[in-house]
Amino acid sequence: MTLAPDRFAPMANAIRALSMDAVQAANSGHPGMPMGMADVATVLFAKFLKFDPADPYWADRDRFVLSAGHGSMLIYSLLYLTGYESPTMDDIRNFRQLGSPCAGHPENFLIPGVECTTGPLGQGLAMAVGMAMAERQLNATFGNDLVDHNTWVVAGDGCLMEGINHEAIGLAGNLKLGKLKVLWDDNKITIDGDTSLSTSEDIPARYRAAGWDVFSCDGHDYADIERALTEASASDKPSLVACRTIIGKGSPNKQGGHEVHGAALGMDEVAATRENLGWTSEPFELPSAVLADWRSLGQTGAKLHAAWDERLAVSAHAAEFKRRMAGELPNGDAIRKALAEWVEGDATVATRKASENWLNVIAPVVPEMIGGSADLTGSNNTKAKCQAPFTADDYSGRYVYYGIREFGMAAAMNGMALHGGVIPYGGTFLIFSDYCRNAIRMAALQQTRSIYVMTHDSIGLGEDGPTHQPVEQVMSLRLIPNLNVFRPADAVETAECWNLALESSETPSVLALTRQNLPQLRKSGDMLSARGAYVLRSAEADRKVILIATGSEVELACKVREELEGQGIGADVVSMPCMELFEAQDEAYRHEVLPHDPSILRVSIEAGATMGWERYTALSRNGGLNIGLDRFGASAPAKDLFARFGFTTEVIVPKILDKLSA
Ligand SMILES: Cc1ncc(C[n+]2csc(CCOP(=O)(O)OP(=O)(O)O)c2C)c(N)n1
Ligand SMILES: [Mg+2]
Repeated sequence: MTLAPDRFAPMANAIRALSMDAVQAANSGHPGMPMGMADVATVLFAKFLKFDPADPYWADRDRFVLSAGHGSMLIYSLLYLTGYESPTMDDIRNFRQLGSPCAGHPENFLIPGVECTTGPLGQGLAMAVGMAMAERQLNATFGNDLVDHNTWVVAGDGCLMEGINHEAIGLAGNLKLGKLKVLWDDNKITIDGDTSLSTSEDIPARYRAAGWDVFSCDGHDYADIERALTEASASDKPSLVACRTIIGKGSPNKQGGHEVHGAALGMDEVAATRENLGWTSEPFELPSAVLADWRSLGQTGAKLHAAWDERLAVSAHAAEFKRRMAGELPNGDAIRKALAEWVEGDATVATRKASENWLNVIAPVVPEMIGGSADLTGSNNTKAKCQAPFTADDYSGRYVYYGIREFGMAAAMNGMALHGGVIPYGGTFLIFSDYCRNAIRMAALQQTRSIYVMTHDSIGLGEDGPTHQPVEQVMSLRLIPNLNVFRPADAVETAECWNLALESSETPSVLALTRQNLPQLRKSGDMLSARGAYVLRSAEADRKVILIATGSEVELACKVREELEGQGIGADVVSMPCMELFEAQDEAYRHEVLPHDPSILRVSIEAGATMGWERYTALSRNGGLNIGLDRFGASAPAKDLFARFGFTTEVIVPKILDKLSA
C-alpha cells in the first residue's frame, strides 16, 4: 500500500509527540532533532527504506544509521510505530531509565533494529561508509539476488563538522559508494547556538569535491523531500541530501532555537505544542488511525522479504551466504590443523612478518576476511597474497587502501563488522591507535569483531623516534572493557593470537606487533595463548622469581632467567600475550601460573608504561619489581634504545638480586 502524502503530517506528528513526551517524562534528552527531522524520516520510511519489522536481521534490509545519536527518540519512535517488537511503548515511557532499552543514545546491543551505537558525532556516518563497503563486497561475491541494499544515514551539523567526516566522505567518494545516502539535518543550530558562530564552510562544495552528489530540499515539504530522495536514489555516487529543517519544529515558542536541542520543552511548552500541532492524544497514546497507517507501512517490506527468501532458497550460494552472515568461521578443523603445523623449526621474524605469513595461510581459507591499512601496507604487512584491491572498479577485492585515515578506517571497519558477512582487519602503527581510539572503544561497546593490526609496538621500532614509539598505548588500550589486546612474543604466539581474534565474534582485538625480529620461543601451536598467560619456561633451581613479560620482552625475560638460573636462582618465565584472557581464567589456573607465595619475587618486563603491572607484582616479595618505560623514547637504532633504557640482562639481573636480598 502506498500512503498519500496528505496522511504524512499526523504520522510525523506522532514522532514529535512521542519524542517530546518521552524527553519530558525523563526530564532529560534531545527533543529538537527528532521533531525537526520527523517529516524527512516519515518520507524515508514510507517511500524509500527497505525494511521488515518482523525480521530486524534480514540480511538484505537497507541499513538505517542515526548518526546524530542524540536524537535517539527519532529511531525509537520509528521502530515502535512501524511495528518492531522492540521497543515497546513501556520502554519508550521509560526512556533513559535503568532497564529500558531506550537508552540515552541508541545502542545496537539493546535493540535489534538499531544498526549501530551512535552518539559520538561523526562516527555513525563513518560506520555507514563501512556498511556500504561491506554491501558492495558481498554484492560482488553473491550477486544482486542476495545483496542489493542502500545505507541511509541521518546526520546533523555536528556529524558533518567532526574531523572524521572528512576521512569518511573521502573514502566513500573514492570508492564511489553510490548506495550510501546521507540525509543532513540542515537546521543551522548546534548546542552553542547558530552554526555561524563556528563555521562558514560551504558543505555542498566540500562534498562535491570529495566525489559526492549533493541534493537539497525543504525538510518540511513532503513532495520536495520525496523529489530530493528520488534524485539521490538515482545517483551512482554517494549522495548528500541537505534537508533544510527547523529544529524542534512544532514547538511554537522554542522551535528554531538552540534551547530545544537538548532539554525537555517543559510542561507548558509541551501543552502549547500539542495545541499547535492539533495533537489531542494523551502522552504515549496514539490515534488509532495514525498508528494503523504506520503499521501498514511497516508491513510493506514483508513482500520484498518473502521474494528475497525465495531467491535465497534456490541460490547455489545459500549455504555459504548464511554461514558468512551468521558470522561462523569456515572449517574450523582446517584452521586448527594449519595452526598445529605452523612454523616448524626456528623462525626468527618480526611478529608483523609472522602475521603476514599467517595471513597467507589463513586468508585463503577465510574468504570473509577483508584486510587493509591506513597507507602502511608494506610496514603493517597486512596484505595477503590472495587479496586483490577493493576498488570502485572491482568490489570483489578483499584489500582496502584506506589512505591516511586511521580514525575513518577504524570506524569503517566497525561498520563492516556490524553489517555482517565480512570480518574486517586493518593496520596502522600502534602509536596511531590514539587516532583510532574512540572507534576502538566503540567496537568494544558494540561487540564487533574488528581486528586492529597495530605494528611498530615499542621503542623497538628504533630510528623514527619518540613521536612514533608507543609507550603508554598498550597499557591504555587494556583499560578499554571488552577489548582483547594481544602482544605476541614470537611467530607461534602471533598465529595463535590471530586465531583468537578471529574466533572472538563479540570482542574486538588489537594485535600489537613488532617491527624488529624476534626468535621463535615455542615450537608447537598448541594454543597456549588462549589462556592469556602461561608458563613458557619453568624454574630448574629452587623457584625464587617469576618473570612476567609480553611481546619482544619475553626473549629478554628468557635471557634474564638463564642468568639467574646460572646463579642458582630458580625463575619461571610467564609469557602474557593477552592480559584480558588471563583475567578471564579461573582462579585455579591463575594461581597455578602466578602462585600466591610471598617468598617469590614477581617481575614484570614490558617496554611501556609500568602503571597497571603492580596488580601482578605488588603483593609478591618485597613489593615486586616493574621493568618498563615511563618516559618518551628517543631516536636511535632499537638495540641502542633497549640498552639506554635498561632492557638488558646487565641492568635487570642486579635489580632482581637487590630485590631478593632487600
Ligand atoms: C564527538 C562528540 N562531540 C561532542 C558531542 C556532544 N554533542 C552532542 S549533540 C552536539 C551538537 C550537535 O549539533 P547538531 O549535530 O547540529 O545537532 P542538533 O543540535 O541540530 O540536534 C554536541 C556538541 C558528541 N555527542 N560527540
Ligand atoms: Mg544542527
